[in-house]
Amino acid sequence: MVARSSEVRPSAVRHSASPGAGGRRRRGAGRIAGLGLGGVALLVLLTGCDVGATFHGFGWPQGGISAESRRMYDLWIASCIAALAVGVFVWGLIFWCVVRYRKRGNDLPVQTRYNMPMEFLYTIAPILVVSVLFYYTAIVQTDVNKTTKNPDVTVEVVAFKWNWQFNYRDGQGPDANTVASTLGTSEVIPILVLPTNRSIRFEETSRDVIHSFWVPELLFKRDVFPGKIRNVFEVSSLESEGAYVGRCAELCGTYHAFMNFELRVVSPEKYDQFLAAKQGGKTTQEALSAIGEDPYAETTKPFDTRRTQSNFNPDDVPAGSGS
Ligand SMILES: [Cu+2]
Repeated sequence: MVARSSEVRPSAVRHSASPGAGGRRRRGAGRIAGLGLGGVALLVLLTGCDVGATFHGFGWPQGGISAESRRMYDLWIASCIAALAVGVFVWGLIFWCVVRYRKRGNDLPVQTRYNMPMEFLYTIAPILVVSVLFYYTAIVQTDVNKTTKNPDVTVEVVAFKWNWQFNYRDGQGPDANTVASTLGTSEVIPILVLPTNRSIRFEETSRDVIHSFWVPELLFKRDVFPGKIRNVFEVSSLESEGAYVGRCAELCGTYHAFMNFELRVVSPEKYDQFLAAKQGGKTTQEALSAIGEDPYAETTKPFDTRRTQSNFNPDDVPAGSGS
């Protein structure tokens, strides 16, 4: 009669195959594990330092422009490689078990052999994996969240329904003074001009509801709160000049989707000239033209809110107004 319980069978039955079967199985398991780990090592070696680019960042946005964004990206890539290594090892064990212990007769295989080392492994291994991930996450998180006493540039980000104001400040905190300002309107996208190779502090405040300041290339999204709370973060340097779209990432009302802005990263020299021009009374567009930059946003454009039409359906074009 076939045994249906999971009790341990007598050792005489357990070793009925042949005297050296246990040793061969152990060697087989070792070979499979070695193959799995070797495969992962080979994968990493073949793709070299470009493992992130090869696998399209494992879903993480590529093209970060700050040191902080690179650190977060590297953490993500390393975590994915660790997850893949564990995955390949486990998949290897599963397939090995499926093949090695496929049904050969009516006898159930021994159910509790090696249970102690197995239980030890699947208790200790996850604790080790989580500990390592936690350690590196804590390091990177602390690093990207740290603020300094004297950043090179401090900009106050003011959000309101449904646009942005960027105030260049002469110090930190709510008591500092604004030396120049850029205000977005329904017709003109606000442009936040910032320099490369300088540390920048963002101090966020809202005039009404909670918004969220998000430039995808900074890989940083921070809520902007009303009241006395100033959400503050810093980037140690911006590394690539260019124009980058910025958005509100918190559903803040009817025209939330229209709250776009542009981050324009320029050289430190151009930034100084821009700020001097603003302080000299020029508009943001005039100051941008003065430093040889496009005066209007390149990455986004103002949306037509159709606020004057008093219609509740944007697709419902009033008669006689054209297309
Ligand atoms: Cu908003």
